[in-house]
Amino acid sequence: MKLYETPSTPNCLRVSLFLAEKGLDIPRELIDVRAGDNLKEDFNNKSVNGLVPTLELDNGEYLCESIAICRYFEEIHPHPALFGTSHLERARVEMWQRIIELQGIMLIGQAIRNLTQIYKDRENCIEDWGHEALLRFRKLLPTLEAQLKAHPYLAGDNFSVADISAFIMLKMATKLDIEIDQRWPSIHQWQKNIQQRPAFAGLG
Ligand SMILES: N[C@@H](CCC(=O)N[C@@H](CS)C(=O)NCC(=O)O)C(=O)O
Repeated sequence: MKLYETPSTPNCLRVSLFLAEKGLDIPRELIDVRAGDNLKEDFNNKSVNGLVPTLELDNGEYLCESIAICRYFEEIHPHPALFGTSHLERARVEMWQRIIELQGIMLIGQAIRNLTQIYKDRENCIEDWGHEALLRFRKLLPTLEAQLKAHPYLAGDNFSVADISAFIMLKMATKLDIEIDQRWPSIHQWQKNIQQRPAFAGLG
């Protein structure tokens, strides 16, 4: 088994945090996406979406999409459970995971890519879409604040993969100077609590 990754990127960090929470360590191979390693034919023969992270399995199969990779590790190493335990908790984790993915990570990702033009070597950057995506992303913050005011973690009482996703999403937002400060007291406190977890040590 081998994980192809660019460690500094958000979706690779998401898988690394998930593995650290599970207490797992697996071999890794560096793919430098900024240098365009993921655009090469060799990598595209392995990865369906041509992106990192991509996991190579021992049977020669490859999995991409960070949440699919996390799901795979959840299935083969169920403890500690990070996708929920009861029926209802699993559904809640899925709900928050999708909200964070679709209303958060997608939008802040588009805002970063279109405003900073980091990948202008491989895509058309549209500044207006960057501004609009950022505006839409900001609308998620009151929803997060309300949820984390009422519950210690996004899906309720237990830490889950949805918290990991929200953490990397807010880390992405700092690239566009969106800092979670006292204007968002519950998100701020949740972030501080999460950073105390051993898996998150050293991540500001
Ligand atoms: N939905 C995918 C997104 C993967 C993704 O966007 N990966 C970025 C790094 S965080 C990448 O490979 N970027 C290189 C590129 O866009 O060419 C996932 O969750 O794995």
